[in-house]
Amino acid sequence: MQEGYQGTSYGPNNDSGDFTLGPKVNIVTAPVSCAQILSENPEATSGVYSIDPDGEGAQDSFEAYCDMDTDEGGWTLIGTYARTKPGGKERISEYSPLPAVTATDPATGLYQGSLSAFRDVREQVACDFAGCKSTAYQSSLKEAELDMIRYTWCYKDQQENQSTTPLPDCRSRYVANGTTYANCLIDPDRNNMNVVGWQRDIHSSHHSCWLGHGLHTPWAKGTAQCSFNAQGNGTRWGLLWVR
Ligand SMILES: [Ca+2]
Repeated sequence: MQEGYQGTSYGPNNDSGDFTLGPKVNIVTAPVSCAQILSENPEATSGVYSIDPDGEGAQDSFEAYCDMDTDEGGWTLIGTYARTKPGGKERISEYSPLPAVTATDPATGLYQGSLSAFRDVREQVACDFAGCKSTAYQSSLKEAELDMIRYTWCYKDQQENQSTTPLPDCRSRYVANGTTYANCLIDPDRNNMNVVGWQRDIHSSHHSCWLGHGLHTPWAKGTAQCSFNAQGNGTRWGLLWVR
């Protein structure tokens, strides 16, 4: 006997047809996030995993780097900015949609699909081989707030969206009682080099002061020259994590 079910269906106008339902198939779907992987397997180690943040939504699964060790783990690397590129992209669409799968000296890429599976964010700026100059955290964010943080990696998208969603505050430490910075700025002067995260500089002549803000050498390429007509420093990169 054939496995499954067979029968006849009847429609509203007395039309009918035979049908056969096949045996149940278990469709294996990718986890939505590194946090889901870690929750289902607390022994999971940091590395590259296939995830599908919008589940059955249209975005395909992709290979993502998961940090399962730092700050309780479960962090998905969704944004990477190379030290070899000038800073200051205008649009999220200008990025490769695939972030790098390493947190060390990565190429540039930014995941562009839904962030609805995530709530926490960690942004690391001016990273080099010894660590990152600044790390910013925030927890329990709405999807629109996470979108807004991602838009800070693309200053024209940010300018167009900041009227509806202000930039979230951030902490400079992972612990919940760390110092909180309004809009994630150390100084209200957005051109101040000591911003802790949510990188932005929408000043029309200074938008290259962005993400890397490391030491600049005039002959090197990179992310960080804080002046018009960007050419960066070649020594530091940026990372954007969500969980
Ligand atoms: Ca999908």
